[in-house]
Amino acid sequence: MKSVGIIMGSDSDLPVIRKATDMLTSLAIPFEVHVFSAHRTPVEARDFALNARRNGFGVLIAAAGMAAHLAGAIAANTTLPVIGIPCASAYLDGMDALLSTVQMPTGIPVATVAVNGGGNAALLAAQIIAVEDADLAAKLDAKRASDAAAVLAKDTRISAEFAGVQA
Ligand code: RP5
Repeated sequence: MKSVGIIMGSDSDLPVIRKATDMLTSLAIPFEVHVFSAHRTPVEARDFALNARRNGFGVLIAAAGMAAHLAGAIAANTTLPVIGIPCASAYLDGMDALLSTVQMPTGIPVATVAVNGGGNAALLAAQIIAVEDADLAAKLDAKRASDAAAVLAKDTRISAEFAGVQA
């Protein structure tokens, strides 16, 4: 199975990345995690992207906050699919990172998930790998079914709680 390369701009992004690594671990998908910054360590970030395909990665996740150019800088140096996670910082609630990550020019796409969306980034990476992996696709189908069952259980509980209440 191809592995997922995860890059974060700073170790302060780690809580968001943990949501992704927890999800990938639960699906038994191999991954590697690095701290490379588009601004502070641009050479290392570029080298990682340039070598990612030959190093066995099938998809990359890049998380950064503030002027979040990491996902775009990674995407500029590989044709592997790149998933961007905008991370919220102390100011602007992540809007700065969201716009910096999502507004890529034609030719260099970044699939941007929600602000702090580490879980969905991992699931999207899993779905990309599952295009060529029937076992993983079956696991993702089973997860969808169990997630839906959990929501329906909440419906049963909440609707019962309010069943006797008159407006
Ligand atoms: C970005 O700047 C990082 O991705 C992080 O979200 C933000 C702040 O970094 P630190 O100052 O916490 O290292 O490049």
